[in-house]
Amino acid sequence: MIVAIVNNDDAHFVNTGLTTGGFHVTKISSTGGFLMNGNSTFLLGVEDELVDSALEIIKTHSKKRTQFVPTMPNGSGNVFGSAGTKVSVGGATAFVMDVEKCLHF
Ligand code: 2BA
Repeated sequence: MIVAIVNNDDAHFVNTGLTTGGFHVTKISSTGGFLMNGNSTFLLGVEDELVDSALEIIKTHSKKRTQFVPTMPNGSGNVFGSAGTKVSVGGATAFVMDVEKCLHF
């Protein structure tokens, strides 16, 4: 099982790349805890021998970007000083885990 968190700007391309590559994908709308921006979380049930191929597609379509953070997005104040700060976001963050069973009913 791959769980991959992807920037919303890249999500369409990751989705298209994975589905045209033959992978079954579930896309969940999610929110980053730090910036509180929307992102997309992909769930992929993948056979072991196809994990690297799926990760390569995700990597290909996920870009690194710099985001300026003027204040804490949750309104708790400016923890970075008056000038704010730049945060590097992405490409993608992926977790690969073993699955005991996969059942379709
Ligand atoms: P956010 O939590 O909104 O984080 C956005 C970016 O802010 C992160 O980019 C990182 O560069 C920075 N950041 C996050 N927490 C920080 C902190 N405590 N102090 C300083 N900077 C911090 P990415 O690492 O590329 O993460 C992008 C998104 O991926 C995250 O959005 C979060 O939704 C998810 N993510 C990343 N690592 C994760 C993890 N270990 N577990 C769960 N979700 C994760």
